[in-house]
Amino acid sequence: MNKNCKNVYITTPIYYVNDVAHIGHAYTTIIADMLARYSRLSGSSTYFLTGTDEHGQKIAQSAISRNKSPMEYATEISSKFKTLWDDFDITYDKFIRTTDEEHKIGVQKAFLKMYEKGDIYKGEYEGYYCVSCETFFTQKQLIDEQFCPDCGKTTSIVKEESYFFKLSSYEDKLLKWYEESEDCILPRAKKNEIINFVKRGLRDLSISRTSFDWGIKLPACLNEPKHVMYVWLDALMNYITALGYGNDDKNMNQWPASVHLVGKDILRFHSIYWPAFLMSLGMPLPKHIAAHGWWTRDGEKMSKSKANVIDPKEVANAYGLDAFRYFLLREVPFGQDGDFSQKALIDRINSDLGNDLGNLLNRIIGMSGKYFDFHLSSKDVLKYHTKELEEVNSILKNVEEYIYKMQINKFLEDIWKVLTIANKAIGDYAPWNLIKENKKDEAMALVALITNIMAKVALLLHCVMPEKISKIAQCIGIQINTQAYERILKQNILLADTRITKVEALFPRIEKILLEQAPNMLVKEENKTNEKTIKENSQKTSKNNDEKENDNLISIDKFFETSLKIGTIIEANEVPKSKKLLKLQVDLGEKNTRQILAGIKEFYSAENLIGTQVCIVANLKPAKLMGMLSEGMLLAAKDENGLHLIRPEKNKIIGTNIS
Ligand code: ME8
Repeated sequence: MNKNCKNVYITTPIYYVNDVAHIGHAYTTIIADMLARYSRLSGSSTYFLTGTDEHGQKIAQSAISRNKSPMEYATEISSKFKTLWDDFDITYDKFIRTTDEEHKIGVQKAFLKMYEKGDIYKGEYEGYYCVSCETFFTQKQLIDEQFCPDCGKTTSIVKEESYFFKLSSYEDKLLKWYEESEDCILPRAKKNEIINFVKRGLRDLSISRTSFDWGIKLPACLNEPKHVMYVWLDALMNYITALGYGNDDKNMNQWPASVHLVGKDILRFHSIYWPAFLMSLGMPLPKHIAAHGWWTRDGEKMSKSKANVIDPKEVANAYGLDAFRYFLLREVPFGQDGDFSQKALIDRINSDLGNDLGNLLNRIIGMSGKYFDFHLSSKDVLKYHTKELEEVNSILKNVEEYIYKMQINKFLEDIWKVLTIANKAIGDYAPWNLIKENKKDEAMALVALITNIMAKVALLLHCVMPEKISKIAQCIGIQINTQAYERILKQNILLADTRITKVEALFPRIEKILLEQAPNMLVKEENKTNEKTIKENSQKTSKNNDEKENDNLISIDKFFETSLKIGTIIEANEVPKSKKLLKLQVDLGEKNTRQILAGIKEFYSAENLIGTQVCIVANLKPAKLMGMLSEGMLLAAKDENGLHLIRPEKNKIIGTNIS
């Protein structure tokens, strides 16, 4: 996408209707949806296209194998894609089908225009064809003289009359475009691959077939009833026919595309054939073609035969759509391959979403309720927190740039840096102490600071997690719209007086034990015994645990096996490179102090802990954390309002046993 672009046009590939959608399709569509939502919020007129690719030999064969006509079959699968995107609240402006009448007319007009320009001629094709990839190959390109170099399937020899597109005559023009338009292909590494490919030489492209008839006919004036168009020519044209090309031209002002999002598997078609067709039509070229990487499942390629294909609906039902969206966008840098595992997803939910984001909101609700009857004012924020605000604003100033460069994970990483500043500020300023010390204005300034940070974060994250962020917006009393985006994010205007409204916990913790119980839960197998959602399982698990706990009552002797003692923290330091750990020296009245590493850094600052009395598990086996010895454990309680250490009500003699 381009900065300050008034008209933004975002597309996904149109998906083949030979099979139902899986996580890979959802990935592309969710990235496109995120970009479209962001673009609209930042004030650009945005058009977002998706749809289905329904012609060609592959679809015809799939239909036959199911005893259906190609049209009947295509309609059935196309509507499954559409329903999925509707269920996922994907904000597409148009869902195109290549069997739509307007599309067919538009493609025929484009064909004729290229023909009249002299870019299309009739000849004979002799070579190899991979039906699965719908791609032509020379014998030299094949593996072991018969297998497709892209998918490994057996190719078939084709010898038939065919129309050709003069791709070879666009070689230099394409190379010039790659050179002049720096970011036309993203990421850059992929662009170099394409340049090298084109430099090795391009052959003219066969663009019609006669051995089957499931495709768009050539223009009637050519009088070639046996020919249908090559499916990639038909499919690529969707990007302009969807805007009305060859028909009413209604939305043609959205052209050229700001970004064509594609998987790396189809980058060549988009960055070689498509711009060459457009040059032939005399049309402007897309601004960016952005290719993302490939998702594997637990390290393996997904395939039906391995029964490890991930159904996006199942993941969304189990973990929540927004968490799924966040995971896909955050887990892997755009362009790189990624591995989907439940463990990685649960870690992201519990840590990034539950701890860093959800908990911060809970702390706003908790503190504003407890100290200020849910009413906040930003009047003293600048007096006490210019430093934090400047830090936050300087990080957020650059995040938009990451979107334009398709570095979505970096966009999210920086937003999380801001959340860390907010969480840390709470620990550093400890508003509960400020209240005790009667510094109510300072405490108010702190809670208002956090709320202002949350407002900025919400405006940026809405495109990623629309449903949950709408709840955050409702809680802190802001609107998610372009005006708010301008005021709060661009002009850095602080919130006026705010009323906080309670909302339920946004990302309840997911227990990891589910992984062991349901390692295959997301795998589509004949025995769909695990249709139930993880959440249902989760409820059951905690119930079972409650029951087990009742069965497993322990004796008092067993309890006394744990040695609990009072100690005083005499030294506390941050552990470099650790987000969570503090290194404490605790005096338990023994000869030497105990070194204890505690995961409390997000909630307490080191210097505030010195001199504090705490409860220690004193007979825990020493363990090494980040290469350092930890000789005990602090008792603490963590809930929606944060983590708090358990301390004696009155100071006790060091080393006193707790019973
Ligand atoms: O290629 N990981 O359709 P298609 C990531 N009809 N993305 C994946 C993926 C995976 N494992 N599997 C699929 C076609 N995708 C043509 C496109 S466009 C004019 C015509 C995504 O149904 C990715 O975006 O095979 C890939 O490019 C697309 O699905 C291919 O979908």
